[in-house]
Amino acid sequence: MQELTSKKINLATKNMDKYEELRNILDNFDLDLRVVDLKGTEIQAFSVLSVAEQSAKEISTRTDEAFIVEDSGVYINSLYGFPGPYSAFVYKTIGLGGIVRLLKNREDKTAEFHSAIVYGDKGKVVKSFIGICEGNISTNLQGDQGFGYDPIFTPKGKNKTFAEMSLSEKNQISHRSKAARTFAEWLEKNQ
Ligand code: ITT
Repeated sequence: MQELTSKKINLATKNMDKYEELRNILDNFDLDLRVVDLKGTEIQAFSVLSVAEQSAKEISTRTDEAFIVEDSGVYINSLYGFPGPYSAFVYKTIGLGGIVRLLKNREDKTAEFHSAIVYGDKGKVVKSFIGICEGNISTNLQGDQGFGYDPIFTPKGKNKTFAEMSLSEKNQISHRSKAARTFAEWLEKNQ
């Protein structure tokens, strides 16, 4: 009998929370996700997709193995999409408290989380996948699960932040889980 082996995919990231979320989804598709230290340069661009695609181009010159790179960010509507692809920088500088203060006197607190996954294999960039989760920025930090902006992001239709959800609850609706499922379903049909 032929032994079934899961397909190995390298994830270029330094963020282990991201890895855990993606692994939790991709395990269901029999994909064996592993972390590699291969992340390319992060360019300045308005979309997380452009950042991820550029990074994937660089990675594809360094490996022939199958890989994904994921870039994400939070786009706040009343701030014209800020911080978007600068989410990591803003998180490290003004932090979540700074974001909450920026929105204090603004009625519109709607925001979107965007996730872009770019898949590459055999030294080529193959295809990109996007996931979006709409929601609101909360007026204070709530919850201690998850990472990054989770304590201030309440997904649409829910009354708690991502940081008040378990990983599997977040993975039912998050931007990253949507991009990951779209990727895995595409791979199942096309590999
Ligand atoms: P990489 O090594 O993969 O680049 P990173 O943490 O720098 O890891 P991103 O550039 O994709 O990842 O993330 C941009 C910022 O957005 C960073 O501050 C993250 O903490 C935050 N972020 C991304 N996804 C998030 C999520 O699902 N929940 C909360 N914050 C998130």
